[in-house]
Amino acid sequence: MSSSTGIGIANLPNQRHKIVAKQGAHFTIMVVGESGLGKTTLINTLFSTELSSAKDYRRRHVKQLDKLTEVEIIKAELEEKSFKVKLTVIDTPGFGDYVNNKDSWAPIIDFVDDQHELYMRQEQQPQREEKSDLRVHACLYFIRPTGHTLKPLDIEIMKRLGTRVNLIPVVAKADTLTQNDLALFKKRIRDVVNAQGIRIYTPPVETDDEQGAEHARILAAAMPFSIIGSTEDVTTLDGRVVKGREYLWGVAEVENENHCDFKKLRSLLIRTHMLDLINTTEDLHYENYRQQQMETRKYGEPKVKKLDNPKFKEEEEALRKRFTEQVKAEEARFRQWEQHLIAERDRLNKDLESAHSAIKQLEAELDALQVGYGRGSQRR
Ligand SMILES: Nc1nc2c(ncn2[C@@H]2O[C@H](COP(=O)(O)OP(=O)(O)OP(=O)(O)O)[C@@H](O)[C@H]2O)c(=O)[nH]1
Ligand SMILES: [Mg+2]
Repeated sequence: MSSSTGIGIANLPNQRHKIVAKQGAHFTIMVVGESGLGKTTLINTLFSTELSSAKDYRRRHVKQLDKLTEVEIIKAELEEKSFKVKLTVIDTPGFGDYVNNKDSWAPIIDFVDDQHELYMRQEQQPQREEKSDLRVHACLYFIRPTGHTLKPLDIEIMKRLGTRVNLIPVVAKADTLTQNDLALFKKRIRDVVNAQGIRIYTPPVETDDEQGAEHARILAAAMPFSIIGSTEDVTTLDGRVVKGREYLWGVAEVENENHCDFKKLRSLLIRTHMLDLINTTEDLHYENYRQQQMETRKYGEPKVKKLDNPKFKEEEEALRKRFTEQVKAEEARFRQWEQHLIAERDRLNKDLESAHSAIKQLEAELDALQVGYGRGSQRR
């Protein structure tokens, strides 16, 4: 990292910056997207370029997303002047195609919510130890470079992510599209994002800083950032050694602004907008989560789990109602049948009684006849 292109966050005057400057910033980036779009490669590219000087660099598999997959958490410490950033990058396993794998991405949404939840719980604790904090400050969403437009799957996930985190869409593997197709693709994506009301992170345009405002405008215009990822050193036709991907026609260069927006993205993340990403996460996304949770549950109550979500609850309620109705109908039917049986028993008993008295009557008549017959035979 050269001193002229340092983290830059150290130069920002801001209240939170002062706090952050004393304690060091915690900054968490997460990559999300379908399988094989180059998420892991992009992280490695970041670490092999700008972040190559990172101290205390660790990778580990930690948090389980579901039974089959887990996220990889990469931690690194960056330092500029005396300014420290504890960087965490969360690499998620790619989800499959929507058709075969409906909702396979749901654990990712849950993961984001869970980090807000964990932080909120810690805030509610009286003791003030250092909080563990994996709230996501920037979520890179990888879009497959089809050249067409966003898929329904993308729209669905991006909508959900956009209301929870600073969502930064990126076009994966930009080297597989021509410059014209890429420009058209990016425009179509912007149109769909607007039409669908997907919330994406937009660098704020500060009015009191003309240079910064211009930079923010350039960044906003470049969204969604096109990405080329590679950790390979290759030699260009004009003899430069760069990170890139080699083709017969030449080299697709990671850090060439005519080839892709990797530099813009990197600059936004770890130089110019890190603090804004932290601020908006705290003030907007975390605050939203906290508010929502406060409204839907009492203080200290555990989190409403997925099975308790309103949609599921509605269905469960309807099912329970239907079941209760069925049981009631069965009970009524049984009671009717029981009454019918009792009536039948009474009727039979009465029949039995009258049969009995008829028998008794006949027996008495028989006795009387026998008595008469005996007398007669005695006479004989
Ligand atoms: N053409 C091209 N290929 C790339 C690029 N980035 C990564 N790849 C290749 O794409 C393949 C998948 O890359 P990964 O980084 O493993 O993809 P991933 O998104 O992490 O995949 P999952 O972990 O399965 O979700 C590898 O063969 C990479 O070399 C790129 O910018 N351009
Ligand atoms: Mg990967």
